[in-house]
Amino acid sequence: LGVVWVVNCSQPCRLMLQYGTAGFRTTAKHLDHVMFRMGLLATLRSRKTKSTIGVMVTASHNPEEDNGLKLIDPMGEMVTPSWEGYATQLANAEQEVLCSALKDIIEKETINMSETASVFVGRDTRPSSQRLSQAVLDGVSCLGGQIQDYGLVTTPQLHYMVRCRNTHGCYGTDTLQGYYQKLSQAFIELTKNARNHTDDQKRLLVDGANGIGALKVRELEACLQSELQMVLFNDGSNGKLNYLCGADYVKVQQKPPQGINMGAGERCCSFDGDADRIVYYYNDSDGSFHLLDGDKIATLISTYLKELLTQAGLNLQIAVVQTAYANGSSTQYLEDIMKVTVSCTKTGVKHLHHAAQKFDIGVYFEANGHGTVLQLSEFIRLKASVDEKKHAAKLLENTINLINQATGDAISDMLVIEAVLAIRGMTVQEWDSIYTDLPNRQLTVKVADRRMIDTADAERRAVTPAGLQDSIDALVKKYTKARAFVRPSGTEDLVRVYAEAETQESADVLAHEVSLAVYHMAGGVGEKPKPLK
Ligand code: 16G
Ligand code: MG
Repeated sequence: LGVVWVVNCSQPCRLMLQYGTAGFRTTAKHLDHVMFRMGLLATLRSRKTKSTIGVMVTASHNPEEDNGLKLIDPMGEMVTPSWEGYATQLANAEQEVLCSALKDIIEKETINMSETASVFVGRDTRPSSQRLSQAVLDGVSCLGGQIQDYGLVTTPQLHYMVRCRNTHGCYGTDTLQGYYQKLSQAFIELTKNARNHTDDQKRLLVDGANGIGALKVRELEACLQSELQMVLFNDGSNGKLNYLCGADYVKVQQKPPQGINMGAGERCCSFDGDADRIVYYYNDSDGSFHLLDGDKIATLISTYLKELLTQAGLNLQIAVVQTAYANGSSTQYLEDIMKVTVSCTKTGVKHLHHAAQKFDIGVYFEANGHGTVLQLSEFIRLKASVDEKKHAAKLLENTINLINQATGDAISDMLVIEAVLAIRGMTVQEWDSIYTDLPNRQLTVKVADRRMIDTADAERRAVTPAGLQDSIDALVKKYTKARAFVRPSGTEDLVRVYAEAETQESADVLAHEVSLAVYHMAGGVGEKPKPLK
C-alpha cells in the first residue's frame, strides 16, 4: 500500500476537502492523493455491497482547470451519505494514519477483505482527467480490486454501466454500444408515431460545452438513422471546456452560448461539461431569447406521461419533484392545471432522486436541467388488452427504454424531449407557451462563514441567523407574486439568493434587498451588494 501511495500522493495538500453535493471538486493539482484514496474506498464499498461500484473523474460545469470525483452506488445512484463521510475522512487523513483510517472503515462496516471487488472507472475530457483516473485505478489495484476502465464517458453513461452490471443485464448491456443501441432503438420506435416529421422538425442545434457530451453525441448520431438531425456546436475541436458555453452558462446568463449559429425559432439545447444536465432555448423572430429550463422539461415529460397512463388505463400516481429554485409558475401549472403531486426537496440530485423513489412514477428535475424519471419499469408487467390501450402501453414501454433511470442524462433527456415533441407535433414555441415563467433573479453574497445560515422546509426558510427570515418575509410582502429564499451553496464558499416576482424590475430589486439583509445579518464580507442596473 505504502509504495503506490507514495508514488501517487507524495504531496497531499493541506486543504480541507469535503465530499459535497456532487462529490469532490477543486483545482486539479490538489487531487492526486484524493483520487488514489477514492480508488481504495471504492474497492471497500464494492466488497461491502458485493457489487460493482463506479468512480467518475469529472468536475462537471466547473472551469477546465478544476477536477473532481463522484462515487456511484450499485443501482447507479449517488453513493449513500454515510460513505460520503468516509470519503471526506479518507481524503483528509494524514499520510501516516491512512492505513489505520482504512482499517477503521473495514472494522466499522465489517468488510470481508477476501470478497472480490469490482470498480468501473470513467473520465471526462479535462486535460488532468487521464492522470487522475490513473490514480483511481492504482488505488483499486492496490487493494486487489478488479477494474474496468471505460476511459472517456459521460457521467450518466458510467452510472448506466454500473446499473447494467449489477442487474446482470436486465437493465441493458454494460458497453457504450449497448447504451447507444438501447436508446436509439427506443427513439426510432417512438418517432414512428410522429406527426409531420419533416426535416425541419428533426433539426436540433446542440451545444456540447466543448466537453465529453459532444464526443458522445457524435458516436450516437449514426445509430439514430437521421430521425434526429443534430447540428453540433462547441464540439471541443477548438474551444475551451464550459467557457462561454454549456448548460450552466446558458441558464445563469440567460443567453445563448458563444459559438452557436441560431436562426429564429430554431430549437437548441446545451449540455454541461459531463453531460448530466440539459437546457433548451430559442430566439424568436424579434431576436429575444427564450430559455426552457428543467421546470419546462419536467412539465413536458410529466404531461406526456400522464396522458399515456390514462390512455393505457393505468391508475398510477405521478409526481414531480422540484427544488426551491423551481419557477413559481411551473409549480402552479403542475398543481392547479395538471393536478399532479408536486414535492420540494433540498438542492442536489441525490435529494430529488430519493424523493422521487417514493412515488409510482417520480419525475424529478432541478431548474438547472438535472433530472430524469424513476420507477417506470413497473409498467412492463402491465400488459394492456384493448387495442388503444396496447398502443399507449407500447409508447410507454419505449419511453421507459429511452430514460436513464440511474441518473439525469443530457443525451437521454434530449432524446425523450425530441420524441415527445415529435409525437405531439409540437414546436419549441408551443412547448414554451405551456406556462410563462415568473421573472426571477439569482445573486450571491460573500460572508465570513456561510454555515451561519441554516435552512428548513427544503431550503425555503432560513432558521438562522435569528431575524433573517422575518426580514425576507417583510421584503417579499412589498411585491406582487413574489417569493425569495437564501441558502448556503454546497459547492462554493458563498450564499445564494433567489427572488422572483411579477416583473423583472421587482425581482431584481427584491433580490438586491434580500442580499443586503444577508450581508448585514449573516456576516457579509467585502463590498456591500450593489443594486442591479
Ligand atoms: C451540484 C449538484 C446539482 C446542484 C448544484 C447546486 C449533483 C450531481 N449536482 O452541481 O444538482 O444543483 O450542485 O450547487 O448533485 P450550489 O449548492 O452551489 O448552489
Ligand atoms: Mg454535470
